[in-house]
Formats: sequence, structure tokens, C-alpha cells
Amino acid sequence: MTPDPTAWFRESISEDLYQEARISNTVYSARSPYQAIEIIDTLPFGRTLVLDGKTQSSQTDEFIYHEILVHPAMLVHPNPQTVFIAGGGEGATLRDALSHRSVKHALMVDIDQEVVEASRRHLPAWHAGAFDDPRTTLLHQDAGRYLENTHSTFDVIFIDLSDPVEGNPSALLFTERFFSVVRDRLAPGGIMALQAETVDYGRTAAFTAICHTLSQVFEKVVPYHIVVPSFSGDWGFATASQTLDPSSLSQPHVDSLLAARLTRPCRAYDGITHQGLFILPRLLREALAAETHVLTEANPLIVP
Ligand code: SPD
Repeated sequence: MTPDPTAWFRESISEDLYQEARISNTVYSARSPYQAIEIIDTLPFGRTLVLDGKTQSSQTDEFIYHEILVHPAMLVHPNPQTVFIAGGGEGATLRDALSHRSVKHALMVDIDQEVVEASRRHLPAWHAGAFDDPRTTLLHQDAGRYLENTHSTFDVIFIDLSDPVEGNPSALLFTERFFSVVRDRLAPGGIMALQAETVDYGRTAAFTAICHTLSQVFEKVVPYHIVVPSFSGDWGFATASQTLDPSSLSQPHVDSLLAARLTRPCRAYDGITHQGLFILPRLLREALAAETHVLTEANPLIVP
């Protein structure tokens, strides 16, 4: 079928910059109580989940995003058995966490059941059966409130949230308060990892504010990055813990840990890729060092 030449997905990258991808098919379009949900096929990036106008992940490079979010934190932990995922509606963070044979239980809490149901139906390569894995528990409620009210602790916590655009429920989870709740729900020796917005030069304010806010709460914050083309460029991540530093893992150590621990082969991540994640360009290092902004509920992160 010839794509409609007028159908474009237009996503704001900043107030003054947009990325556009030609749409070949609209697979799903709905508004849940929390956000606008679209699943589209685009020519450059294939099938794509879009929430409140922002790309969440795309067929052509979702494995880069999810492997890089998940594996550094999982590998630096000596024996990750319990995992918590805040958000992660597509199920691919769950998929990659469950690929570690040490994991006995993974609890995913995503507020939006409609995102998960649409992903389960239309994004099968993302979850790859992870929702039906006997080690999985899936709940639909506010992840922050859940963590505040549970006594459980977790070896690894992933914060895989949609971009905090105005009105999206994720905005209140990029805050000092939420990061403190996460810290208190880590088991001794535990670690968290999160997606932390763009690190493209000139647009690093969200990333540096997230890392600075994490550093108010955790002893060890390790920022890192990789290019995710459907996100329009270089994307930021961080781990946070009291002592663990994934950048200390050598290339051969990463490769041997992967061989010993994983049940699913990686496509983007290996020992050499791991080394590159932690090499931050000078201007980004300077921006991180100069950051003073602490994100709070009264003054949360909002991206354009
Ligand atoms: N799974 C949540 C990741 C959100 C990333 N959004 C990317 C937006 C790119 N403009």
C-alpha cells in the first residue's frame, strides 16, 4: 500500500525543533485516563509507540534503548533476584530483566492498563512473552504510591517512564521525593537505573537536573549515554546506588557475565559497547558539574 504522502508523525524535540517521520499505517489510537496513546508504523523507524506525542520506543532501535537501560545495572549487581519496574508499558524492560537467569521475581507497575494491553497486542516483539512469564507480577497503579506503601525491597529498580510533558503522570516521578522513595525500597547493595532524557548538546538541562537530583539522594550516581536514532540522537541514562559503579566493569568481565547470566542474546550491548557508554563528552561533563537544580514536586521536570 502506498503511504499517504500527507501523513507525518511530528514530534517536538525542543520548543524550536521538530522531528518528522512519514507514517505508513496507524495501528492504534486512543486516549486513556492518563494520556494519548498511538501505535503507528513509520517508514524510518517501523512500528512505534507514542504517548502524549512522544516516542516511547520504535521497532528499529528499541533493543538499543532497552538493553542499555537494563544490562549495566543488572550486571554490576552480584546476584539480582528481585526487580521492580516503574512504567515500562511495552514490556521490553521486563523482557530484558527476565533474560537474567538469576531473576526470581519481577514486579512491573505501570499506571496505564490501556498502554500495556495495546502493547501486548500490537508490540509482540517488545514483550516477547514477558507478561506471561511465571516470574512476572503486573500491576496497574501509581508506581510512586506503590513503592511508598510497600515493605518489599528489590535488588534492582528500573524507572522506565514516558517523557514528562505537561500533564503526563510521569512528571512527579522525576523528583527528589520519588528518588528517596526508590532508595528506601532498594535491598542492601541494590541499584536503580533510569532513562534520563536527551544529552544532545544544547539540550542537556533535563539530563543534568535528573543526575543532580539523584546525587542529593544516592552516594553513587553514574551517568551514561548511547545514540537511539528514533529519539533523535544521543540519549541519557543513569544508575544510582550507595556503592555500585557499572563503569568499573571491564570489557572482558562484561562479556563473561553476559555469557554466564543471560538466556537471551543481546543485539546492541556487549563489553566494548559498555565501555563507550560511560565516556561523556567534555561539554556534558562540564554541564553536569555546573548543575545546581534539584527537581521537586513544586518545581518538577517538564519537557517540551
Ligand atoms: N520508555 C520511555 C522512554 C521515553 C523516551 N522518549 C524519547 C523521546 C524522544 N524525543
